Amino acid sequence: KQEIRLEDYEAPAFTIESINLIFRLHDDYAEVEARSLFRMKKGAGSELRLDGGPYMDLLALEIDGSPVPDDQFVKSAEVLQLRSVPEKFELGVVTRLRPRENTRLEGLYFSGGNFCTQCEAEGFRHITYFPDRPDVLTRYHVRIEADTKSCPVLLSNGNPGQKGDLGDGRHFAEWNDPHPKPSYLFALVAGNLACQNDSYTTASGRQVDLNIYVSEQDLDKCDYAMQSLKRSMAWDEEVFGLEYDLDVYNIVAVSDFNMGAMENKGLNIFNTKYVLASPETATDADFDHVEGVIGHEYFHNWTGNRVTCRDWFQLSLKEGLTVFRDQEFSSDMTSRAVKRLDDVRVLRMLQFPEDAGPLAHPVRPEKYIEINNFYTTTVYNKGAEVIRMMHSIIGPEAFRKGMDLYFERHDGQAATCEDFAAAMEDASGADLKQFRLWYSQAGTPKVTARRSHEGRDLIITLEQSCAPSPGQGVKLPYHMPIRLGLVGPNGGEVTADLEGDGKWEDGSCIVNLRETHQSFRFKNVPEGTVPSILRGFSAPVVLDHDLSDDELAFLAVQDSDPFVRWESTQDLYSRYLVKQVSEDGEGHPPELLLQVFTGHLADKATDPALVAELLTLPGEIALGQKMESLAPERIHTARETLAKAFADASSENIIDLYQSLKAAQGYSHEQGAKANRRLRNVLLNYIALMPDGEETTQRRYAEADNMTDCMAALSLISHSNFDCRDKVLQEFYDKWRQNDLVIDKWFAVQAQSKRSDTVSKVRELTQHEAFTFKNPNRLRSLISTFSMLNQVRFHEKNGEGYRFLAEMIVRVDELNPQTAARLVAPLGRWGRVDEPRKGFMKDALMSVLKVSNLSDDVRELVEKSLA
Ligand code: DPP
Ligand code: ZN
Repeated sequence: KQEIRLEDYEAPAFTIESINLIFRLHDDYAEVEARSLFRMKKGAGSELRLDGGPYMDLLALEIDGSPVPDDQFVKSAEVLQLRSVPEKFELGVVTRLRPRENTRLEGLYFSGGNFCTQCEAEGFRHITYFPDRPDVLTRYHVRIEADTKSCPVLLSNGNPGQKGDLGDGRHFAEWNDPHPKPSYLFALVAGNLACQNDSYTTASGRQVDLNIYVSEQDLDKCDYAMQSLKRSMAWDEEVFGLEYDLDVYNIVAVSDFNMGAMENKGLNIFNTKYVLASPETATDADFDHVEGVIGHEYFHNWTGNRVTCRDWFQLSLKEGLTVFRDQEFSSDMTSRAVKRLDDVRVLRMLQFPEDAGPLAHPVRPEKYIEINNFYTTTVYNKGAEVIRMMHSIIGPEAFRKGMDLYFERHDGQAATCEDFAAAMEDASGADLKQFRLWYSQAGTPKVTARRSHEGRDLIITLEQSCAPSPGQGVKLPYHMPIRLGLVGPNGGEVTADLEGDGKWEDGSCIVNLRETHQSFRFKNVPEGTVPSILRGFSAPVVLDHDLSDDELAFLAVQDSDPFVRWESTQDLYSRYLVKQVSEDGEGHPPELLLQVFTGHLADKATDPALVAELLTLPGEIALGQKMESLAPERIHTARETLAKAFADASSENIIDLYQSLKAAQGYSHEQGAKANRRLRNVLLNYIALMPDGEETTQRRYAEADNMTDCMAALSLISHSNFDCRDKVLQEFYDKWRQNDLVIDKWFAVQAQSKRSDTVSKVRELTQHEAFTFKNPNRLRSLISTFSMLNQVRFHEKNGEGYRFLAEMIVRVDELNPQTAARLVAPLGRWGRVDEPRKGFMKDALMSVLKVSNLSDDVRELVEKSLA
């Protein structure tokens, strides 16, 4: 497959006024008739190129009702070329598809007894021949014909039209979408589904019918998704003045799905994982994800659908912006402070490694072979950080004005990241020229902060740099907003006049770092003031500072900014742990660490969910990132040893707090109860290390009345050598074997086990009766969890973890290339490890390349990973 480049972009030669689609669905095949009205643009040639995939048969091709003669078109595996077409014509295409054989899960496929589609990014070309690109927008009229009994529910985009009986046990339904859209937003569902119905009235009085379709046995798990949808609709009206624009909003949950969910106009298709939730089967984190993803897909209706992308290089235009919007929504619905920590943790754990490795690419990539490989954490999560920085630089009011202007200019269009930045610039008067480098340069910048004093003035000097990344040797300095605070000796906020580029806002100063090296002078600062730098993680950078351990301990307790409190605590723990790893020390943790830990334990003024985070040691992956060369075993041991030291030193306080958090009256999903569970389960980690640990953990497991507590205990049991381990895991499986999403957790908890037999156990689990290579959730729960989250076991010194992953990539690729490609990244991190690991990782990648018939998806990533 050929590389596609941003610089080669050309506008389409034709516009399409409308498309009429008829789907004739049968048990073992589907026939699709498409009639589109094409109009040539001025000056365009008369040749027409249509995209089409290799998995469909072309049954008929017509122009204005007459068959196109064989010598007038050429068909290859991926393109259908018509030599000469009139200026205006109706193109008729009839194709035949085999949805049941479609294990790639793109285009039209069959999952759990239902037909469904996935068209983003390039699935529509597997349904019919069409200009399958996001800048070709048209109006869709859809008619679905299917068996009445097996497919009582027939859905597509837009508003419902006619429906009726066709005789012979078949029926039909029609759908009209009044909003022009690109083909990637097309969707169809046909099957036997139960429905939860509700309604919402928009601010301007439009009555919207809300439906969530799931399989019958899941109907009792849709409440939270429905509530989340209504909250999303209200939030977007309130915060951005954006209303819904159709009479129905349908959501369908399917169990075989490559992504989390899909924002098809008026007909979202979701992975069941992000719809179904009940306290018995879903953890608090699962509930939060349901709310976040429901919000995300809903918010796409404006940022993605009403304004879409000109080409796939602009993917972050809709994804970065929509992630930012869903993060803000979740912050408003839950705890802003804790949500920010969760988001930063995800960014560091997934995006920073991507940005530092062979697959690094800018938020707006410049070339690709397979676009599916660019649905990355860089495009999504770093993309959201880029939007967040613009928000910080120009301020919330100007940002809102910029959003309004963006919609005013581009509603109904296919736009670019540049269009968005220009709207923000024009609305605020700010100069974002240098800021745009965040779109084009890859890599995580490093910022070094150093202090000096002149008289009573505090001078903070910031220096920035960014390491080379593939194809980008030299980086220009970024424009980044650094949010700083000054914490006085008594813990109060100090406000001081600033000499330098920045402004004070709500007790913090946002300075604009634009140079490689830039100083900011704060006038007349009281002695003993400690700077609090990068509040709220105001820029996605790695910060190096010159704060002493005592100053970190001070900020950990005193800072008003929850992010810096947490970060200072983590820095303090990390400093000690990294030293332990590199010196292989047996040393007792210093008194200061214990003091900070017990201080957090005693903190009654702070949200318990945040206290839980303050009491959590940095993860093994985060610690690994602080080291030149990864030493997975030693990191694991050092971290366990410190946890044990904390548990021993504070056992009474830990147990007291644990007891006091016992829910007074059973389960509740209210914020306070969730926060208490979070804290209690963090404490349980320490309790498990105490002499009665096994008993307490087992009791916690047995008494749990919700999945959050159950999984917290099960996860500890899975790591442990407790006698009860195998029995508990078996009981859990027997209890939940009918529930796929819960069984996914069962696989994941074993994949994450730190026990030394984990690689062989994980391998064994691929033979388990409940394991299947066909279901992406199941694959991810076992294989991705193991390779991406279990650092110490994946990097087993004998290379077994790497070889296992390579075998899995090859197996999955035969069925589902898109999902197989998502498994590749961990093998590309060989630059971070020493021999013999380095050699084993490269060997594993090479073994994948040797396979014949490897997909373009996997090949692209493996080749890049070896480079
Ligand atoms: N469905 C994916 C998402 O919402 C891709 N658009 O992010
Ligand atoms: Zn999205």
